[in-house]
Amino acid sequence: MAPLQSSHSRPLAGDIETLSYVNSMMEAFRAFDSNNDGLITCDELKGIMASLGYNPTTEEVREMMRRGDADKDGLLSMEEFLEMNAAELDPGDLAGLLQTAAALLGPAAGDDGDVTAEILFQVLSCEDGASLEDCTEIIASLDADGDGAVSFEDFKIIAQALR
Ligand SMILES: [Ca+2]
Ligand SMILES: [Ca+2]
Repeated sequence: MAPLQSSHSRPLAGDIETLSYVNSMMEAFRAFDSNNDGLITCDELKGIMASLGYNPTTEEVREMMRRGDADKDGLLSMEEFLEMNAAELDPGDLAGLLQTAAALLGPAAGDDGDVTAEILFQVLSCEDGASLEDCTEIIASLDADGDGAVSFEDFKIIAQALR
């Protein structure tokens, strides 16, 4: 049998690491979003930065908030937070792959559905460059609670942040 992965022998390891980092930022965001409305205050942002190993002053946190707060509501949404932090990340080939997947996944996963490695592979199988193994790694790196799936909602947010 001919190998199926001839066009895609390069492992996505470095890109997967980027995904794991994005995932840890989402976890930090949720841990500090004390009222669970998907928005964080200046104080909460300071706590997140401290938990990620930074120690910004209150003034620096205010400045981050000003830069990140795209809709100027004085709070940082998950999207704004990731946008701000993902700017310096290099997701490599994964970015395009995730965006393709996000566009195709809607009908397959349903808007409040879960994305598993199998579903991801299904929608990407007609595209170049993703093996089931890649899909398994992608989902694993984003799977915070270890149930083998990522919510479509989160998947969209991540794909959007890594543009
Ligand atoms: Ca909140
Ligand atoms: Ca905002």
